[in-house]
Amino acid sequence: MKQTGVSVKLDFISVGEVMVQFNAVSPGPLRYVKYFEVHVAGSEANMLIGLTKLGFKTGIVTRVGDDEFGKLITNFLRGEGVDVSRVKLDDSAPTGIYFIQRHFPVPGESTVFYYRHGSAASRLSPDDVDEEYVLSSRGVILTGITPALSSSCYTAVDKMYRIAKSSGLDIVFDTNIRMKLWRDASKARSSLTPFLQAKIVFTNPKDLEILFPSQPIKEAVSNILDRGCEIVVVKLGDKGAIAYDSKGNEHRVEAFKIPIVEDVIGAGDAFNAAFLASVYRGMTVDQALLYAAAAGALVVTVRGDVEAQPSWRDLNAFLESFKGGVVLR
Ligand code: KDG
Repeated sequence: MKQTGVSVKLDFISVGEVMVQFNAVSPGPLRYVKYFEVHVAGSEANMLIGLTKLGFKTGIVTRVGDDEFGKLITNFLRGEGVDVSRVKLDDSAPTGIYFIQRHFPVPGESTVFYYRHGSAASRLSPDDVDEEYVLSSRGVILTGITPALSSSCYTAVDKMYRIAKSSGLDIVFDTNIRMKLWRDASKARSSLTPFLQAKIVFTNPKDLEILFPSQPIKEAVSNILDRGCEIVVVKLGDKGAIAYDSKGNEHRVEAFKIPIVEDVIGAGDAFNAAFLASVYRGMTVDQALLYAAAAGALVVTVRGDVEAQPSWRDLNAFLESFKGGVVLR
């Protein structure tokens, strides 16, 4: 890590939209659902909360509406220990919300419906990303979601990326391509490819197909590693994950078979948080993958993206119950 002259206060920061999530209490098509449960979520915030639960100091750059939901989000993030000093209340646009439909039309899967167009967070701009704040962190976590929200969001992410890159801070990037937001695959590809020069990249086969059309997974991964990336983690959902490192090694983990699947949304973010926490605590990639798979498995057992994100003690209890306990050093 490069010396910046600003004392490091935070481990990881991110920039992105945090929304109020209305999660259907009963499974099935939303038009028949009578009750929704209120949660706070958003990929970037989910990862930061996951890291906070594992002992890291985190902060978020975002905008929420100056409305009840904006206050709910700010209070929630603060309560989870995420620094909210860069959360702006915007009185000219509402807080984004979304709904989750569960177990229909595919049992075990969830579908998201966004109501976020024109939201306060979609007005994030480079002015919201202050250099001093970025330099007070050890690394930035970026995703392919925020650049899809608006051109000013894209430039805000790009600014954080450039500051981090030029200052030698660690950059973590999750491709997280949401076609409901991009609509156009070639736009997603051209916009997100520059961020692949991160230190750690999380992705999945669908996103790789968009970024590197018709290339086999291994070829696409080599393409990312050739850009200077140290680890590419390809998440395979209920098939586990494979991490490829720049030394040419492949590390695999199976997904845990979970008897209760309430809602799979947020599992990938919990996976990322536990993986990063483990790597930054000096564990091997194999250990990190095991903890990551455990964190992802825990999150699907409840509605809401972050409520079942684990502490280290929870992770060890989970792994012991699967007879695969890893002892923390
Ligand atoms: O990773 C989970 C997120 O996708 C979900 O919470 C909503 O952030 C979200 C998004 O933009 O899809």
